[in-house]
Amino acid sequence: MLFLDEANILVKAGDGGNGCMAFRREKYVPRGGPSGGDGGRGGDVYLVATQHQNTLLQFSYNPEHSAGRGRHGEGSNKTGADGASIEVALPVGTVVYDEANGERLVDLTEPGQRFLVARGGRGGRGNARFATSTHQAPTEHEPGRPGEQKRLRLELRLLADVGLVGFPNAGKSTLISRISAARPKIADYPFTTLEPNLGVVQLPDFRSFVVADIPGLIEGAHLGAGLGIQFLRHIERTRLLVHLVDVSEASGRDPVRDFETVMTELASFSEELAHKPMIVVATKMDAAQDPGRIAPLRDLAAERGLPYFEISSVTGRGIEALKFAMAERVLAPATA
Ligand SMILES: Nc1nc2c(ncn2[C@@H]2O[C@H](COP(=O)(O)OP(=O)(O)OP(=O)(O)O)[C@@H](O)[C@H]2O)c(=O)[nH]1
Ligand SMILES: [Mg+2]
Repeated sequence: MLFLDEANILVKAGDGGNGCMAFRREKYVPRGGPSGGDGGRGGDVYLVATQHQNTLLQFSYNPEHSAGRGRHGEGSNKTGADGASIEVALPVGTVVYDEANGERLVDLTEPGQRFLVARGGRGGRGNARFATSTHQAPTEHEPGRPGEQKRLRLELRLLADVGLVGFPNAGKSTLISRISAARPKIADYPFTTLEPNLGVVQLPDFRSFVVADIPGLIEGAHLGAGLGIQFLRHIERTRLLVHLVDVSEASGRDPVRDFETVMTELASFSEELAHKPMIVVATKMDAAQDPGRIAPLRDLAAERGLPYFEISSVTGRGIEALKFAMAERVLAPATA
C-alpha cells in the first residue's frame, strides 16, 4: 500500500539587476568617461533534503518561494549587490517533478542533499563595459536577465512515525479521526478496520507527524486468529507505538489481560516491535466509572516504566496531552 503526500509549489529565482548608464563628472571636463556599473546577479533557489520534516503539509500554506533580485548597477562603476539565494527544505524521500513537462528533476534521498532548481538571472552590463578606444562614450547598457521560474510537483511516500495498536474496538480509529484529517470507518464491532489508515497530525508550529491506525489484534493473531498479524509490517518502521486499552465497563474485558495479550502478539511478530518505545493509553474514560479496572493498568504501565495517559475521544479529555507526548517522542526539536 502506497500512501502519497503531494504538493505543488512555485519557485522563482531572482531577476538580475539592470546595468547602469552614467558618465563621470569631472571638473573642467564636460563629459567624463562612462561609469555605469553592472547589475547584480539574482539569487538562486536550492532544494535541500532534511530529516526534520516528514510531510509536505506545510507547503499548502506556503506554496511560493522566491529568491532575492539583483540590485541595479549605479554610477561611479558601482556594481549592484547580488540577490540573496534561498533554500527550500524538503523531507528526505521527496521526489521533485517539473510540472511543465513532467520531467523528474531530483530524488532527495540523503539528508543534506542540495539541488539547484532555479538559477538567478545574470545582471545586465553597465555602459562602462562597452567602452573601446573608438567608442569612448557608449550609451549601451543591458537590462538584467529574468531568474528561472518553475512550477514543481512534490511527491513523498508517507511512512508512519507512530503506530496505534490494541484490541479490536479499543478506539484506535476514533483516536486517529480526532487527531488527524483521516476519516476511517468507526463502528461498535470488532475488526472494523481491515486495512491500515494513515493520518497526518499537525502541530500549531507547522510540524507534523504520521500516525498509522491498524486492525485490532486478538489472542492467537500470530496463528491467524482475527485478521492475523501480517499488517504489523506497516508499523515495523515506526518510532513509537501507542497501545490503546479499553477500560470502559461496557467492554466487559480485563484491561490488564488485553494489554498482555497484545504484547504477546507483538512479540510473536518480532522482538524488535515489542521493544519499541510505547505509550499506554486507557481509552473511553467517559464510560469508565470503575477505578478497579483503571488502576491495575496504570500500575502495570508504571511497573514497566511506560508513559501512561487517560483519554476520551468522545469528550476530548487527554487528547491534546497525548498528541504532544507523541510529538515529543517522534520529532526532532523545533529549532533543528
Ligand atoms: N464512550 C466512548 N466510546 C468510544 C470512544 N472511542 C471509541 N469509542 C467507540 O468504540 C467503538 C470502537 O471504536 P473504533 O475506533 O472503531 O475502534 P478500533 O480500535 O478502531 O476497532 P477495530 O478497527 O475493530 O480494531 C465505536 O463504537 C466507537 O464509537 C470513547 O472515547 N468513548
Ligand atoms: Mg479501527
